[in-house]
Formats: sequence, structure tokens, C-alpha cells
Amino acid sequence: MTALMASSGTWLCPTELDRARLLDMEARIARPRALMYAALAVGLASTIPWVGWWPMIPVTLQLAIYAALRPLIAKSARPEYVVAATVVSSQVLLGAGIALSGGPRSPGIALMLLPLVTLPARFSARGVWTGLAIAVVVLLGSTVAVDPAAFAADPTYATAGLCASVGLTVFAQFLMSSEMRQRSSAILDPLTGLLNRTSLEARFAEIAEQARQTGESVCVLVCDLDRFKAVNDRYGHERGDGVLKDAAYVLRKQLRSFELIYRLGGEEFLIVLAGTTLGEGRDVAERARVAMFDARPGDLPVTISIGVAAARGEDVAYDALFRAADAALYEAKRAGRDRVVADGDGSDVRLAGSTVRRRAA
Ligand code: GH3
Ligand code: MG
Ligand code: MG
Repeated sequence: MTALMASSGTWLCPTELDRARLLDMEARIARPRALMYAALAVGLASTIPWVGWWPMIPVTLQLAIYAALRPLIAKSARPEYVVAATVVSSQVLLGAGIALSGGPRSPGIALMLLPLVTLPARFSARGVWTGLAIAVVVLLGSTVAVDPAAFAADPTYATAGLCASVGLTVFAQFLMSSEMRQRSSAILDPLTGLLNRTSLEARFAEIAEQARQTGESVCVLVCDLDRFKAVNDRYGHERGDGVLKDAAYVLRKQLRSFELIYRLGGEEFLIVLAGTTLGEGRDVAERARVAMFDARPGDLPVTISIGVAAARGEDVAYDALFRAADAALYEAKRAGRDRVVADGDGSDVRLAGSTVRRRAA
């Protein structure tokens, strides 16, 4: 990685891609999570004659915490911390439930596995092992620490809970990392780490379907580095690769974590902005153009041209949008490069303010 690519990630999500995966997973597990809570509620309800109704309190509390934190996930620049807070709160509440329902003899020990199983799909390995460490501490705290005498008399439940927690987490982490390796090589561009064409079709179909239902606007940006062949010719292919990596990072940094960017091939990138109008997409493109100009990818004066197109509701179709954005890109190239052209503009839309940022030749 070049210096420019120093990540804005955190220890839970080291790269923007990890963050995108976390958010994607958050949406995907909404349904299984609801089913899990339903199963838990039915299970606990069926034990009311023996243990009473109080176990519903921590479950309800956890649901309330999740409902309160959930809106922050989409808004936060570091959504992984919000998601981690929901996991830790569930672990702590489970610990309280275990401590109150017999400590080392509590049948609730087994439930400690539930939050653990989701960790590998959401966090880095460090995040997963930290989650496991918290589970172990909570289990020890709610069993041995709460009632050492009962633990000494019969440590089997607590021990089984600890072994199952460690075993399940190790297993889930291994399965997920194998799956990720396979999937990554299929959908990620190895040079830039961006998504490749393969994943575009399926994702765009989802976005188009959503636009049909909501009537929202979808914007497509086709981006192409200017005179990139000359970089290769002059400085060599390896330096060209460095420029591509840096340029990909510059573009990625202009986007919010759930916005999608693909490397179409060569020095061409595609950005898909759901819920974005042509005007808003043009602003994003202009910011990206200026950022590229300022960043000097590969330490070279590299610029980018961007074509922008948008459609709304029923009209959102990949082929038509791509054609329109590509035609706008062609206009931008023809008009002299280092500029943004939006579909229907019919003219160069480089903002007056950024014109003064032109590099002295
Ligand atoms: P324009 O401003 O019109 O876009 O000119 P250009 O030189 O950027 O356009 P052209 O499409 O002619 O050149 C693209 C070059 O990108 C050609 C090819 O050598 C280079 N290229 C494609 N893929 C890679 C890659 O993975 N690494 C490197 N270093 N170069 C690549
Ligand atoms: Mg080019
Ligand atoms: Mg090109």
C-alpha cells in the first residue's frame, strides 16, 4: 500500500470495505435476528411456570437498547462502534440474567453463545477475539464470582458454557474467513481492493428494485483517469499500478460507507449513488475531481474526468444509465478532461470555484 492509502478504518473494521461489509451484514441479519428473538421469547415464555416472567426483562431491555442505537448505525462515521455496543450490551444483560437465575447452575449459560455467533460476520479477527474475551469474563463473573461455593460444588454448566463459547467462536471465525477468502477473490479487484464488475449486476438489480418501489432517484458516475496510458508509457506499469491504487482510494474516500464503487477495468471506475439526484451526484463528482487533483496519486499530477447520469423510479435501468453517463464522460474528455459533465448539461459544468484550482502548467 502506498502512503496515500493509509486507512480511515478502526480496529473493528480496518478498511472501508470491512465497514461496507458490516453495514451490508447488518441489513441482511435483520430477519434472522427477529426470528432469534422470537424463538428466545417463546422459549422463555414456556419456562414461566418454573422461573417466572422476569427473564423477559433483560430481553426487552436489549430490544430497547437496539431500537435506540439502530438509527445511529446509518448516521455514524464509525458504525462499527455502535454495532459493538449492541453486542456488548446483550452480553452484559445475559450475564445479569445468568447471575440472577442461579449463577453456576443457571440454564441461561447456554444463551451466551447467541451474540458470539454473529461476530465473525461483522468484525475483524481482533473484534471477534475481543467479543469472545468479554463473553468469557461475563461468564466467569456471573458464575464463579457470583457464587464460588456453588461453582466448586458443580462447575459443569459453567465449564460447558466456556468450552462451547470458545469452540463455537473459533469455528465460526474459521468458517467465515474461509468463506470471505473465496468470496473476496470472486468479487474484489485484487489491485485496488474495490468491488469488481461481477458484483455490480446483482447489486444494481436490488437498487433498481428499491427505486421502483420508492420512486427515488439513482445516480451513476463513470470516472476515467486522464491520459493514463502516458503514465504507464513514461513511468512504467508498476508506477501506473500505484497510481490506480491511490486513485481508487481517493474516490472511495469521497463516498459514504454504504455508497458503492466498482473498478470496471483499466483506469475506469463506476460509482452508484442510490437515493441521489443528478445535481447531488454532480456535486459528489466535482468533489471527487478536485480531491484527485489535490491528491497527486502515485505522486504524479493525475486528473480524472467524470460523466454523471441519473434516473428515477421505474426508469432506473443499468444499461440506459451507464450509456448516458458514459456519453457524458466522452463529452468531458472531448471538452479537455479534468472535468465533470452531467447527462443533459450539454456543456462543461466545472464549477467556477474549482477552475482556479487548475494546476499551473
Ligand atoms: P483518456 O484521457 O482519453 O482516458 O486517455 P487514457 O490514456 O487514460 O486512455 P486509454 O484508455 O487509451 O488508456 C488506458 C490505459 O490504461 C491503457 C492501459 O495500458 C492502462 N491499464 C489498463 N489496466 C491497467 C492496469 O491494471 N495497470 C496499469 N498500470 N495500467 C493499466
Ligand atoms: Mg483514461
Ligand atoms: Mg479508459
